[in-house]
Amino acid sequence: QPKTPSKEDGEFRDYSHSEIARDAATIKNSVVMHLAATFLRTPSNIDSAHAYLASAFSVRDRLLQRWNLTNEYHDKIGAKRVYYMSLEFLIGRTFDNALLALQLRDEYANVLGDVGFRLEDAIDEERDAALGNGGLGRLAACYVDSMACSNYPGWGYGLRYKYGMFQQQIINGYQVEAPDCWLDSPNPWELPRPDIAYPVKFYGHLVRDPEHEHRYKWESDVVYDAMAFDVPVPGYGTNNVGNIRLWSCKTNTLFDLNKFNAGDYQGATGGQVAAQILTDVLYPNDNTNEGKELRLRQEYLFCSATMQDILARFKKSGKPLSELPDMAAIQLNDTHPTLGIPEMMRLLLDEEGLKWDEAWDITTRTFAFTNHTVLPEAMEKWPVPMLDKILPRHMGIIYDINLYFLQSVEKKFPGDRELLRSISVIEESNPQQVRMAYLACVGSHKVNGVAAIHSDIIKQTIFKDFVRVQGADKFINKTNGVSPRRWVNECNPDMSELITEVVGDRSWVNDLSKIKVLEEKVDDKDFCKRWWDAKQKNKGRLAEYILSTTGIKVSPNALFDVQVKRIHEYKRQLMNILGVVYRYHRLKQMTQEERDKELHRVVIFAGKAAAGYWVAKQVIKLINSVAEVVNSDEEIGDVLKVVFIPDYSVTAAEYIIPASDISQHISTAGTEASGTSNMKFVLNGGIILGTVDGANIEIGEEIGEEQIFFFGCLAHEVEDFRHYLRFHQPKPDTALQTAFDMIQRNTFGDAHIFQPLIDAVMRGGDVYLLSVDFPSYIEAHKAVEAAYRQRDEWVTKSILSVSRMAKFSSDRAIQEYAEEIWNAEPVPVRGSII
Ligand code: GP0
Repeated sequence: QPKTPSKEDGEFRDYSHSEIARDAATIKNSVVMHLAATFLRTPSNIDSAHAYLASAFSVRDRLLQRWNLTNEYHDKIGAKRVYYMSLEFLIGRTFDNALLALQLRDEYANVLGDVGFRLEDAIDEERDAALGNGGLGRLAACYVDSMACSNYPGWGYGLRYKYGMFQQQIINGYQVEAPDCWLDSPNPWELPRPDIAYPVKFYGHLVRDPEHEHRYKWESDVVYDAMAFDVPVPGYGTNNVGNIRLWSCKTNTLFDLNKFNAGDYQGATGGQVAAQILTDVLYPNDNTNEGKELRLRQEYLFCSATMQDILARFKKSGKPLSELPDMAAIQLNDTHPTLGIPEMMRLLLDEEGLKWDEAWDITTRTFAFTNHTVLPEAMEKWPVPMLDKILPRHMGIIYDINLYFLQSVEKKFPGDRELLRSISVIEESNPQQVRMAYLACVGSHKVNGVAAIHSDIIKQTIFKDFVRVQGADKFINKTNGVSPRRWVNECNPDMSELITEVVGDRSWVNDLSKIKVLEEKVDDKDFCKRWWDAKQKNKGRLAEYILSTTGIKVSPNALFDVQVKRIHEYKRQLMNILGVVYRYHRLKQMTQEERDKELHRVVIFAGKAAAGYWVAKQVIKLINSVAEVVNSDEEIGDVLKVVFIPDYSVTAAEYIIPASDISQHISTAGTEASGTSNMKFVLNGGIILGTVDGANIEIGEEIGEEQIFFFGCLAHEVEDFRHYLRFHQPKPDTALQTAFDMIQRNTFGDAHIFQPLIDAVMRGGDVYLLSVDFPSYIEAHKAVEAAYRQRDEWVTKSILSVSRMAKFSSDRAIQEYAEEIWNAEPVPVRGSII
């Protein structure tokens, strides 16, 4: 009997002998080889695009080799794997990230220098992988990064959209969407796996197995193949490389040769077109649910391929299915992948022949679910008739899941009809709807929110009844985090140098608790000056970026006031721009002498609006209209500039965030689940102006309330204000009234365009409480200004804040998930590679 290898087994521990050499000659050879053999070029005949591609492919060789060793090792020792299922991974660029992780940045810079290129220019050739909308997708990317860096055997699962997040152009002040053709140039950061593909069925009918109560045969002619693409995730300072497995619809077999031969060319490719569309585009909605049938099919393709893949990998271990929960943990990133639950049930019942109770036990012990929002418009619900048509077997399974669940509720709370109605997975509307958040909750052993306040709110609102029925222990908090690799070390090199100097080495990049020692430097005048200078340099870099993207000249000596995030009414970019309008009005009332004494300020916006979100698009138009008037007002000059940076992206964020003095996170209290850019801004030495909402609260707790500018009403007050405003006209204070008046006097062009925005406040019940929070918002801005004028104290705030941000590393978040939800352990691949 060969014994099962264990973690301690030396035999499998040391992979260092396999590593590609790291000397300059080897690196150069590999780059030149890729130039020739992958791109048909020689060093004397290239541009920076090929300089980038050849070096990227050479880096990819190293990543793929480590990818292989990591997975072989994890298979051999039978490590429990974690699967992070997400319809979105907002990865951004990979080249620089990989060079830093492999600790080969200088080496590649030298090799590129030898052939006449700057590393920075090569880095700039890479297009973002923008397979996500905003916070939720970027969180998924930070989490796979942390899993790799902390050596957890974790994989992301997602879809390989041919068109990612749309490109935003600003034309005449309006957002115009263009497709994101990110795969037009070769993508070094994925490996096609044509051998890894699964059939996914749609429609059809069911044949019941007369012998077994819960076993059906699902017969269908509509079968698509989902094929895997693997995206290696570099682990910083470790041999481990993680993976994101993305599915793409494979269509070759759907080509109809008979139709082609008969001259019906459209018919010949019709099946391919129908299949391909499933993985063609990312739905551009953030915090809203459109309920489109194509999206449902997209979600199912994703869930089915992923479940089949996870089961196939597990079955290779030869263990009985009852041990799946010991070998795999599946995390649902919001409700979008919830069909994984009934799909797992289908596979266990119909394909594996398990009994219901066994299958359900395995499923619920494997799945866990993260909720990311409480906004009602974001809640996924699918009409029963639609589900029944597309996925008849799953509809049946969902009915049974609900039946058994409601029976257990009835047993615990006999005769409570109202409870059964409110807790049911099926909403009794016309038509009936499947509530996906409830299904995810029933099918999971743990449910978590993404910041302390948010996790409390979901226990009191959407999951209130579930807390009663299933117990409070099931509902926990996992405050979000961000990757210190990308969001400090990579995007802010100067500040990172300062931190490294104080810590003594770069170990803080993988252990953020080490930055605590920065606190000792707040009284070091020289250090404070260098800290300030680093920020100024970042502001200079952003000023160049602004000039090149908008043509607007801004001075790095002004205060940089930043709000960058998806455009959404609850995030209140409207309040920000109305504040700007009021400021402009005040400046216009002043004499030139008075104006000269004012603090100079650049107000920076960026963010995309969902293509179908009209109000959000009008807000973009208003910002650009105000910008145009203010920026060309010679009286105002540099005292106030307003900038809308087009096409916000991960890469744009890497320029913008390190350059902010203050950033705004001003959602109506109780509406922003967590926010994650708030963490990035503070980690980069910026100060927050924000509401008492989401992770702002915990940031304030960690860094001290003197370091953060809070304003506005509290979450528990919101309901009363909203109730009042349903029956009473808002009473805008003079500042808000002044801003409205100015717009209505056509100061920023035809006021008709903007009237609906004013009406939403004045006639639409002011759902987001602008009229309530505006006075304290204006006061908070004054406090920020006074503080910024005290430069020494400002720098102290900045350094203190950064030093106290360790909690907001995604490494901390991942460790909590691993210990409290996944029951998974780090499994480092040993060796002396680094
Ligand atoms: C939440 F429901 N989020 C959703 C959604 O559809 N898209 C999305 O990006 C965000 C939240 O709005 C958040 O507050 C949160 O921190 C993030 O998910 C990750 O948890 C924005 O940062």
